[in-house]
Amino acid sequence: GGSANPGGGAGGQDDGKLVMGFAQVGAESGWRTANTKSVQESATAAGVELKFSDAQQKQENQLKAIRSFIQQKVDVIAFSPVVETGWDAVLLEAKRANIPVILTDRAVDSEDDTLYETFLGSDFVEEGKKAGQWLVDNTQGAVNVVELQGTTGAAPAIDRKEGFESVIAARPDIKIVATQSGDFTRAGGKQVMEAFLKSNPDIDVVYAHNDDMGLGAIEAIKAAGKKPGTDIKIITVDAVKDGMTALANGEINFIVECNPLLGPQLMELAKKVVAGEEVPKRVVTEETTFTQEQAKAALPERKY
Ligand code: GZL
Repeated sequence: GGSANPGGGAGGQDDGKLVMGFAQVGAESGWRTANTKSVQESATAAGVELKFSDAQQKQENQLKAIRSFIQQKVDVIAFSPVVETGWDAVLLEAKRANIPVILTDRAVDSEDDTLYETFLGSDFVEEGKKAGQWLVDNTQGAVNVVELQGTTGAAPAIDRKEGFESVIAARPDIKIVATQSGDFTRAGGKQVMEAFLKSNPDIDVVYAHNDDMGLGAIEAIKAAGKKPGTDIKIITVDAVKDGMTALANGEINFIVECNPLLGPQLMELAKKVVAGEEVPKRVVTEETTFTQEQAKAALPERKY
């Protein structure tokens, strides 16, 4: 806290409404659209005026949006950095403009953690470890894994890889025989999986950093005449509805949940930050994992 903007910035409406500038990554996946919905609905519920931008997964668009929020003198800026690097300059500009910044979902690699008030989001290394642990517990002997990485340079891609590798290291016969970014999209996952299937004769498992790339891989696996979930096992991260449906019908084998519903906590944190109250530097979101049986039971009440 500390660098907050007591009494709201000049940008605050005279009706005392807190004005938040939110620079979203894009609309690349089911997770992202659920996250956007949560932020927008929570802003309405909290009486926060939301200025929202969609960067189409381009860092330069996020940088432009943040600079525009600074120009508009919003009370608080929140964003999910599409990649970890390249934010120090714009964060310094926000600090100099006395506008507090909240990181949501993804992290930045800035050394100077006074550049943001708090980071609200999942522990992606933990998510990768959960995925690796399922593989260690549910396979024996030699296992050939192909990995569909998220967006190059993005915190979830870097950390989910790190966590997964740290756990499968216990089983030297589990090998990642191919790894490439599918950019968190279905199209990307399908395209990369088609290439993997051509260049790797015996793939046992796909580890996809999100459901959407896993769903794209399923299309490629079927087109190659193989049975997803049986001939080639699939582990993904997110647990959005389409992923959970594929898990329930046996095309995916295990999903590590990544909770996109950050809106309510974000609005609470924003109000505290603008009021100059102390907030924790790190708020880790609650989330779990799902087997095929658990997906069947959970699907009816899933919110996203
Ligand atoms: C993770 C989030 C990732 C999701 C993907 O918190 O940043 O980005 O796992 C999304 O589905 O595209």
